[in-house]
Amino acid sequence: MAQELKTYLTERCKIVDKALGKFLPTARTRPATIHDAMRYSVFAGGKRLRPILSLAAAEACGGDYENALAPASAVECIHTYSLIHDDLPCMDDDDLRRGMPTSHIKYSEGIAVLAGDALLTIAFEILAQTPPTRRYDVGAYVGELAVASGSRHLIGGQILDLEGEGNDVKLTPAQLKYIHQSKTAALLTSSIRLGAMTADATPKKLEALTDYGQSLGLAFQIIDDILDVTQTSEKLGKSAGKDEATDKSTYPALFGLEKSRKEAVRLTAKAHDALKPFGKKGERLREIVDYLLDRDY
Ligand code: GRG
Repeated sequence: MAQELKTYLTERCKIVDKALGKFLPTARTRPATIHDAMRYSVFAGGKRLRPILSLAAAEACGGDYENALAPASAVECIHTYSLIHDDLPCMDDDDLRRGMPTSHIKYSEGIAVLAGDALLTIAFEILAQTPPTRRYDVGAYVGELAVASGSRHLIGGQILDLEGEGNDVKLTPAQLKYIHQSKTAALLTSSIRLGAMTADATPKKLEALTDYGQSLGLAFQIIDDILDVTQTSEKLGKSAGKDEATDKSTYPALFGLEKSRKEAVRLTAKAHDALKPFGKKGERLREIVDYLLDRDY
């Protein structure tokens, strides 16, 4: 990764962490256990990809990134909630996330369920603090995030994922793509759209960014599946090799590593195409999708 992009991502990470630190109740707020658990998972060391995309999308649309800090933080809370719940014994049953013991290991299953619930709820409290624009009011922001994280997208994708597990279930490529679009691409796309909305993006620009987000999101999940096969748990900060061990339908399982990589490259090019109307202003978004293709964790 170019040094300049590395510096940009590190700085943006710090800005997002600071905003999250302010939006979330302190760890001592009563009852302390829940606030401590919420902060534990949020600050366990994620890449902050979704919030960084929100800020970059706001700027690509000519806005000020500061106006996008509330939706960016809200999206990270939703993402962290989904990880906490996904790691529970009744779901993926994992004990490592972001290089740290998962919430139910550190605290208890009950606290992990509630920490996830509380992050989901506070996401909307934070989102409601986003400054409205001429085109978008708080209702538009809330509707956007609620749909992306609800039963037709994030949760819907998780349902299909759960139903697709097991030795006797083989998903078709179309089913797998649908799961990835719902479980991963929808929230990433929504992060981008929300950032753009804070810059009062025109419907045309929002549409172009939706195309960008969907291609980026699918490519991101394909790379995630590839990394699960090719990297160590230490590098990923979560249990590697799990997909193969649980006979899960993934891009590498269905198409092999080489074809999966080619598909991620094709989708990255498609994401670039979607950014054409943004000219120079879309440069960061171009760099981010390229970085995601070449990431190793
Ligand atoms: C439990 C409602 C519910 C949903 C779970 C998000 C999800 C659905 C499951 C988590 C596991 C998984 C493979 C999700 C797909 C999205 C994904 C690759 C998440 C990891 O995102 P990163 O790499 O994580 O951005 P960090 O830790 O860097 O934020």
